[in-house]
Amino acid sequence: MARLILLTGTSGTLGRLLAPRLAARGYHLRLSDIVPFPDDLPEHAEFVQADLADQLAIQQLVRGTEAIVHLGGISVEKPFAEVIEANILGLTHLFEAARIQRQRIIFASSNHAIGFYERSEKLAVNDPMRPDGYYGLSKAYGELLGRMMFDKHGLESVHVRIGSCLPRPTEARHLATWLSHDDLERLVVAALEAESTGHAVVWGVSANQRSWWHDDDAARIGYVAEDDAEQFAPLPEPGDDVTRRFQGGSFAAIDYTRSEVDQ
Ligand code: NAI
Ligand code: 15L
Repeated sequence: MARLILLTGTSGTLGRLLAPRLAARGYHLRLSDIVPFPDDLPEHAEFVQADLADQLAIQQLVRGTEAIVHLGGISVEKPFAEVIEANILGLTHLFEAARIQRQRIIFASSNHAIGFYERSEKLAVNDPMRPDGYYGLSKAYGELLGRMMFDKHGLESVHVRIGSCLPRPTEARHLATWLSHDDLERLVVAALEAESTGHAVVWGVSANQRSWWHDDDAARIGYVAEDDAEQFAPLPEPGDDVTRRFQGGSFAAIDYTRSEVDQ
């Protein structure tokens, strides 16, 4: 029988991309967002409008589903007051609701959880997180929440540290950070289908020759990337010195106040 998957953030860029692709693979979908779904509903899909910050609504949303792909929330750098509603409070409501029926959560984390590493550094998922702002900090919280929920309650989650999920790379940074749409689909399906995942952290990145990111739990969940940004090289590198220095790019440069003397 088809599995019922909850997909949050479904009215956003990646949600609109994944909803029809998951439906085409035979999943039944409960789609949700704080704003209406702008497209035709795929086959075997329903839409439920809900605010992640509304605990009761999230408990009802999760009930009866078999796994959750969590894309919903603030997806760019914003002041802390705006980030906490969906990305801290809402995320916690979702994990708490999933504890009851033990739905596995596939969480859209972000490279901005490690955005303050320099571009010359190669990283493993176990390297200390270095968020490049309040948005990245909220993703670091999500990964640690998943860790605690597995250690304390056995709730499984797969944390996908997405780089730049775009139809094609458009700047030099993306030659390292690009996640193709097809690889995103492969990754999410692998995370849904893996027999067991425990608490897994996977780089959400294609098989880019220039990737900065290695040593993750991709093999454990059966994700094998197929695309490579290199076919689009060379690309221009826009931005100031801070943007060009750090892996998080322009997010690292927002409100950056250190001077050369501090460094
Ligand atoms: P998006 O901003 O297009 O979509 C996010 C969706 O979440 C929106 O439709 C928005 O209405 C919804 N949302 C916001 N606050 C909400 C709330 N309080 N309650 C319910 N829904 C709410 O973002 P995009 O690009 O589709 O990304 C999806 C996820 O993947 C996000 O969590 C983002 O942080 C993460 N991600 C995306 C990357 C990318 O390259 N697109 C890179 C790294 C991470
Ligand atoms: C993200 O986390 C954002 O959601 C997305 O809009 C991109 O900016 C991406 O990171 C990136 O770093 O390219």
